[in-house]
Amino acid sequence: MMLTREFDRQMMIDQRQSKASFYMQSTGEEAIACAFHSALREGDMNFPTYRQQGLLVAAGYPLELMMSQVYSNSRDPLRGRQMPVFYSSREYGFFSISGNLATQFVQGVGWAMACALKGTSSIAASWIGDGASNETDFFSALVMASTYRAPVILNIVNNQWAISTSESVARGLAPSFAIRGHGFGIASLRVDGNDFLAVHSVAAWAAERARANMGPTLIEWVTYRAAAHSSSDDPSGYRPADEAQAWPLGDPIERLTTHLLRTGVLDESDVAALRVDVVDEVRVAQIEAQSHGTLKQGPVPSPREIFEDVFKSMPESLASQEREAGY
Ligand SMILES: Cc1ncc(C[n+]2csc(CCOP(=O)(O)OP(=O)(O)O)c2C)c(N)n1
Ligand SMILES: [Mg+2]
Repeated sequence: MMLTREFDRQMMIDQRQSKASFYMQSTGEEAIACAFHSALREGDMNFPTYRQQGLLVAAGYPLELMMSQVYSNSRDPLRGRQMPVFYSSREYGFFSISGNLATQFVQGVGWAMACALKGTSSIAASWIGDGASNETDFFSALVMASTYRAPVILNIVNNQWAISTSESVARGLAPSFAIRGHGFGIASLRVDGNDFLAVHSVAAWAAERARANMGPTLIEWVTYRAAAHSSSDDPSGYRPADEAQAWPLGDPIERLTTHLLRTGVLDESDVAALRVDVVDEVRVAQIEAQSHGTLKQGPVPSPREIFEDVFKSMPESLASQEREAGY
């Protein structure tokens, strides 16, 4: 969680320094992705949104590759073809992020159904926000997950805001998002998403159910988006500046730190050392990533690359454009 927060802090500064075109932080929501990761095994697949970078950080994905993607530099694994923060790694169980929100729900259910049909023990985890959960894809996914008992975990991250719209708008007359699952007969829970240990145990329970062929679990993770929606947003225009501090569930990093100190797992010097370590780790990765360029300076991919990786066999119409461009 600390590493994810430090990574976000640094990338946000880099965006402000024009080294990246765009950035999205997960500040205040780190416990959800970081603790959820522990329930997954190799071969499982997340269908994440743009705010689950903690899944990759917790999985040990190289920070310099995440940064290179954010900078759209010459080492960007996605070669500048995705928006910054839209990571993708099959190996790390992180499906390519789609900006078309809620697609993650139908795709995750379909992927889970395929796992079941193939007889593997892999499971899928779909991710959605409170706002996007009003898309029809959300409900289509629930129908299919319920009908086919898909081995999927359906995660709704209720961070209280959908850009400038309160979660209460998407929730409508329902008392919670979790309750939507009951009509479909899907086991549904509403969980304190700022409690690392609660996320850890609920995610493990849901994963075990999926693997045991007991079907889908819908989880509403209650949390608070402490930072702006994105680098293009200014929340002071639509919510009180001190709302995050007043949020009753508190900061997930502070909560787990307090718990570990009180139970004697860590002492103050361990925590201080951790703080130094995460800053160092991010700094080292940043130097490495920036040696391959940033949006502002350094090597850029050749325009030739725009012709690659789209079609298995390039159609003549595109081949003639490639020749015309002199490649
Ligand atoms: C289908 C779709 N509609 C609208 C948008 C534009 N959009 C991008 S982020 C966002 C807010 C989403 O809020 P929420 O689902 O609560 O997720 P959060 O950003 O809070 O994590 C919107 C409306 C989109 N990307 N996709
Ligand atoms: Mg939201």
